[in-house]
Parts: sequence; C-alpha cells; structure tokens
Amino acid sequence: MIIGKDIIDQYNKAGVENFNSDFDFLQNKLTRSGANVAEIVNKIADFQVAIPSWALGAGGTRFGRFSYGGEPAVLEQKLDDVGLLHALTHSAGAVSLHIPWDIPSDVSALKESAKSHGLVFDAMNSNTFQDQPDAKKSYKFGSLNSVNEDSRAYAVEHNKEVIRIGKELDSKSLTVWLADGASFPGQLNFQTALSNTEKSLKEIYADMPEDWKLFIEYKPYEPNFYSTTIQDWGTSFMLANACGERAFTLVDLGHHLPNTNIEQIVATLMYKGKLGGFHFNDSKYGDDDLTVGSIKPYALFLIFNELVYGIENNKNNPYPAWMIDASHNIKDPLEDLLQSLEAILIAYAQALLVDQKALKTAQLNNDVVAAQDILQNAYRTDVRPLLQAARLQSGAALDPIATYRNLKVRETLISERGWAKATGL
Ligand code: LRH
Ligand code: MN
Ligand code: MN
Repeated sequence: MIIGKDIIDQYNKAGVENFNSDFDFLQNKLTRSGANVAEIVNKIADFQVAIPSWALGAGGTRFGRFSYGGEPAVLEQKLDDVGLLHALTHSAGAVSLHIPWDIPSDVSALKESAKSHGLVFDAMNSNTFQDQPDAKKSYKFGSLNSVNEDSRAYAVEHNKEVIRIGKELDSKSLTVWLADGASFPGQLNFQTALSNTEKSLKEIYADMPEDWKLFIEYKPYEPNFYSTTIQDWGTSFMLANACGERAFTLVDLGHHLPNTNIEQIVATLMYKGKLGGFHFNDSKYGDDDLTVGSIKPYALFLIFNELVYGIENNKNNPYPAWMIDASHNIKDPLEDLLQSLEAILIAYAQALLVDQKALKTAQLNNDVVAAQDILQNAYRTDVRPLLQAARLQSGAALDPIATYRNLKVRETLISERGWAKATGL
C-alpha cells in the first residue's frame, strides 16, 4: 500500500479550517512573546527520526506475543511500513536495520525502494546478544567481553560484516549494544571484561570507513542481572574516548535506573562532544520500551531542553542520530509509532520555545522561581498546531492517526499480507 500526496491533501481539507484558527491563535501568542514562529515550524519540519526495522511488528514480552494482523514478514515490507509513516508525517525519513534480523537479500532493490519512499539508512545495529541457528561460536557467556578468544573474534567479525552491509546501503554509523555481563557475583573479572571489550571495540572502530561513527549504547541490567560490562554513560564514554574521535555514547531512554537524571547526562556528554545518538521510548519500571511520552512527558521535555541547548551551543558535538526504540505489545505498531513521533516533536517544539536569554538571566540572578516558570511556560504550551503547520508545509497529514484510520491502512495491510508474523523481536 502506498499513500500518495493527493490523498493526504484530500483528507487535510476537512481539518484545514480548524487548523487555521488554532494556528493563528498560537502564532499571535508566541509572536507577542518574541518567538520566531516560522523558524520554529521549519525546525520541526526538518526533524527526522529513524524507525527501527524491529519495531514494525508486535513485540511481545517474555510471557507471550499477540500477533497483529498485516505485520510485515520480510524486510521489504518493513521498509514499506516506514514509507507509510513517512508519507503521513514527513518526520520518519530513515530506517535503522538490525543484523542478522534484517539482512537485505537484494541490496540494490532495497535501496531503490528506500529512495522511492524518501528514506535513508541510518545506523546499523549489530547483534551479539543471541546465538543464531547457524552460529559457530556461542555468546552465552559474553561476546566482545568474552574470556573465550574465539567468541570474541566471532563477535568482532560479525560487527565487521554489519559494517560491510551498511556500506552497501550508504549507512554512516554502527550502533553496538552488548548484553555482556554477569548474572552472578564472581562470574566475571570486571577489569578483564572491560579490557576485552575495549580491545574488541577498537578492532571494530579500526574497520569503519573514515566517514563512519561508532555509537556505544549502555544499559544497567537485563539480560544479565548482577552486572553489565557497559552499564552506564561513564563506561560508554570511557570506551568511546579509548576508541577515538568518531566513537560516541548513545543514550537509550529506557536504559537507566529509576529517577536517573537523564537530561544531566545529555548535558554532560554534549559538553564533551560525545553524544552520538538517541533511542527514544518511555518506561515506568525498566527497559519497558513503551510509547514515547506515554509515562514521563515532562522528563522528555527537560531532555529536549538540554538537546536544543547543546545543539545550539556545543558545536563540538555532532548532530545526534535520532531513533525510536520501542516495542508494541497491544497497540497497532504503526499507530504506536505515530504517537511516538508526535510525542518527540511536541517535546522538541516545547524546548524550542524556551526563552534561553531570559533563562540565563534568571540563572545568573539565582532567580529559581523565574527559571522554573520559563521552563514550565514552554512545557505548558499546546504546541500541536506548530506540528500541524510543519506537516502541512511538507505535504504530510494534519492528523496522521485519523488519516491512517480513515484510509483503513491496517485493514488493507491485513488483506494484502494476511496474518503473517514479523521476523525479529
Ligand atoms: C537493548 C536495545 C538495543 C538493541 C535493541 C533491540 O535493550 O535497546 O538498542 O539493539 O534494544
Ligand atoms: Mn536501544
Ligand atoms: Mn533497550
């Protein structure tokens, strides 16, 4: 199924009148307070978030998985689904592949299809956290950190293979997330595990083309429950520094212990020019991979406030790679991703409204009340008409979920694909 611009325009007609009055009201209000509305709308329109190839089917938990009709069965169909999201929003202009879950069988056909949907290939993700059916070595006791030299070499080789596939797709980065760790005290020598990991990452880094970046993701626990070798941003930062200037830390919102101040981590990394990428999701208890903004929207806004400040002020930090890393257990995955995209852009737009000059003055005067007010004034603004303006100007849907439902996308996908199960997670 393909959603053409003409169909979107047709559906937009019904909502344009309401949009105009909502937008006028907000534009007047923001202009009065000194904001450059046109510039903000352009920034929102330019913001692109990668969709991971593993998020397009129903995810499930370790207790069960409930299939969702019309799920993509092969990579080509996953790309088509990202194409649908991009047609509706114009903010999902990239796809991120996980290897070997999604190995392209025909690279040039896949590139052609990506081009037709207006998509590029963002970071490649390697997978050394499971043994594949044809595996020659096991990752049961670790991969890049393993005490077993053969397993380590096998894992390094896999990452090199992912780089090779990524080069063919014109991707420019590799994300490494390691499950490596220990489930019981005494199982691992922490220093040896770290030193093995560092050596392995350096080998992978050395294999990357000059214009590639390495993103090192951290996570405190799961699947190992006693220790994880790359447990926190500090460990990732240290390893990125050891690898070189094209290695960076990647922050996944779900990879923190409860109440961690993630916005401060963002600021710290950007200060040192080492924030490479972001995985968006939301969580209540652990790495829940819930819809972005569904649990802690204010925390998301505070994170975006630091990102916006960092992009503006820390020119030594490269523009970060954005990706949604969510999983959908009971919702239609495409609708869930549309909700995530909306939440990301809302937080971004609110952060763009923060009066940075006034905030600095309040901080210099130690005016705590004013500082809080400045942030909350931005957070409490209903910025959705700005998102609609951005979508309208780029030919996307005023209301993506309503258009998706009106067009009966899921019903069409079910009739086209049946009840096929997605591969991967
Ligand atoms: C690990 C993770 C990592 C993986 C993805 C499937 O929890 O966040 O990014 O590659 O999930
Ligand atoms: Mn992740
Ligand atoms: Mn995760």
